[in-house]
Amino acid sequence: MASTSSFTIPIVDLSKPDAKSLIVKACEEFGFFKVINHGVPMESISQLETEALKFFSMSINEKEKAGPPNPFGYGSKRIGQNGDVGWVEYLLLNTNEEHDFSLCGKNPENFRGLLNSYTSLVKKMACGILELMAEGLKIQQRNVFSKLLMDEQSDSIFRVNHYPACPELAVNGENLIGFGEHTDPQIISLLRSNNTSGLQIYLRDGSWISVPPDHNSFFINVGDSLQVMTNGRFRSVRHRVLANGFKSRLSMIYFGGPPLSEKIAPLPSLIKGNQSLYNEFTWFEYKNSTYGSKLADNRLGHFERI
Ligand code: GA4
Repeated sequence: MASTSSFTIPIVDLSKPDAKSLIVKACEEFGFFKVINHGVPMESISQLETEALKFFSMSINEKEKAGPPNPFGYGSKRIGQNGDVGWVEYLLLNTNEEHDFSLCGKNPENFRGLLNSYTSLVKKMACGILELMAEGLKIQQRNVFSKLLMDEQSDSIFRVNHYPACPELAVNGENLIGFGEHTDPQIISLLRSNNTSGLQIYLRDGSWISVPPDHNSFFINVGDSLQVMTNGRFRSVRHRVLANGFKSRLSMIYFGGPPLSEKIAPLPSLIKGNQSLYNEFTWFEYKNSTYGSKLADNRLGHFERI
């Protein structure tokens, strides 16, 4: 596939007044942008990263005590329930309920404490960004998106992905899929990784673009549910991760999701004279259909109005 050399990842400085218009533009064009001045202290990020690396450095037997991921826990190579595989091991964790951390590493209380403070900071950032989106879209109710994450029943998830270096790649110069192409089903995803490359996003012209890593910044993805709520004005971004031949990659992703009973439908103010592009569904229904799909599937297809 051709690569678009002129493309640069949109960067949004959250401390600047033009943030909301830049966010709207980036979400309309790509469903993806990078944020700086995000307000999450580096200390909180690196402490959690260190704890996650300690977990992944344990023996496979130890790690598997925290698995399989059904839906939460440790997983290796297999992604989801429908035959997807990748060069990755991961932890999938619930951000709301207390996950049983008794099997997660040598110091589970420390891990849980760091995770809780990190996710509350990242959730705060996510809500701030969602409010800027609502303002940028001129929606009267500023918290129309953020209230879904603020809800006590919000179905948000936290994921830590570890992509070990794959030395054969360095020799052969080939590509190996770390995490196959997909869109995120939730509302918004906030990703932070170490300084190892691998993340790529798919542009509408059919090209895959490598996202230069930046361990000081966050990368934001529009999820399928936000695409629906904005009646297709914002695009959920297709993305994937390639394994690296030299360095391991560690990414930590917060997936902000609505409560299970929440009805997801285009907002009336964004339909205006246009047609609603999607049939209404609950997050429970969408999640169920998601878990029956393969990574690369177009999950929103079932809910499009013809
Ligand atoms: C992609 C986004 C999140 O990582 C995730 C993934 C989930 C999983 O790993 O179990 C899914 C994938 C994700 C979408 C399609 C289904 C479900 C794997 C898969 C094949 C936790 C999520 O919510 O959806």
